[in-house]
Amino acid sequence: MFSFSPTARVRPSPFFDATVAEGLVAANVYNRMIMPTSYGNPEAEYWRLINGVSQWDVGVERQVQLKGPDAARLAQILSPRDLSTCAVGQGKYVPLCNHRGTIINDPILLKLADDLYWLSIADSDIWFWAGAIAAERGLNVEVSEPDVSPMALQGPKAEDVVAHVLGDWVRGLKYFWFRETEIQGIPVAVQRSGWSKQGGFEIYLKDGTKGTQLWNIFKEAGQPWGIGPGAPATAERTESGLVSVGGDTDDQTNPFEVRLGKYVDLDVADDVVGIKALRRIKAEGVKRHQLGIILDGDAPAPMGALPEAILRNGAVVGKMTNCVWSPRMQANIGYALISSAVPPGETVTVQRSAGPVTGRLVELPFL
Ligand code: THG
Repeated sequence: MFSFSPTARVRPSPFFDATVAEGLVAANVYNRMIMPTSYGNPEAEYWRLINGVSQWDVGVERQVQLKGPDAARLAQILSPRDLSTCAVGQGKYVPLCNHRGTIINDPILLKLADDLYWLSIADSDIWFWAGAIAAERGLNVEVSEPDVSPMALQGPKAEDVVAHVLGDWVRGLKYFWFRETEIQGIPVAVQRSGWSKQGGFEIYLKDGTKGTQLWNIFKEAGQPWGIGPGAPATAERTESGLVSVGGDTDDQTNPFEVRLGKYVDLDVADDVVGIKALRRIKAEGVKRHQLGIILDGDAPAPMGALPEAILRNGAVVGKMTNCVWSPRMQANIGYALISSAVPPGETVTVQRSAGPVTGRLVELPFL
């Protein structure tokens, strides 16, 4: 039985009661909200994501709403990815950088109208950032946190479940495109997205009083496909090479280091935050890169006190930023943020809490 003392500062998501009813046993805090992480059977939750369909409370993926005549300008000023071709109904994965080119968040941007955008953010307070930049630049735009909370359906059978609830049109949605609609009178936006590479959708609930009702609609609709509760899965996302900004990155990390350079357009206007630093970093060449690391050993190892130092020939060359047992690879795997002088194929030593462990560097993704 999971128990948490809610305060005004660490909020439950609208799906919280439903997740407790599902048997929630562990949670984390993300964007100052409770993020469910486990229902007590990580192996089953993992295989359900790989082979079936998993239902996630990801209400912590909060929306930073930009509304008004200068909403599009502000969105572009915040992001070094060119947004000029983004259509209404389209989403794009956009790194956000500070003035030094350090990545501070990696939201999905949703364009709901020419004057209305959401940044569906990872874990950092972008409302303050966006509001401050809008005010300093004299922009006519309102930055707010709307009552919007995503729920994810992930896995190879997610599409069948979502189509069963909403109709076959969802099968035609392209990646990150979305549509606003209603489910039994509940207002939602439906997007092909989610923090796994197993395919699926996110249902953005637009009425926080309807969380349990929406959860149960999908729980019931998914029974024929064996739906069950889950959460963003460290093992799957690591195998798949997805980046966790704030976990895999530090206060010096630029997008090029962590394989996000393809989402940076160096020829966006000079008023884009961080673009001058990013041009300089690109011209000088990055000093670190992100690789996978496969550790020796054939039993699950503790996560450890991350990050942990990586050594080659006795010298520290980088750090391991995450570590998890991969059920499909039958090995402990993680990410290395490591000197660009150390290529894939090299053998290195990780200074783990329990002692040194040898590992081999590989290109990401693992699978
Ligand atoms: N869904 C929603 N909001 C979110 C996340 C989400 N906010 C926080 C966090 N996740 C944002 N981070 C990511 C990181 C990666 C991806 C999505 C959100 C992702 N990347 C694909 C990849 O890297 O292969 C595709 C990117 C592309 O090529 O466009 O899906 O999950 N609502």
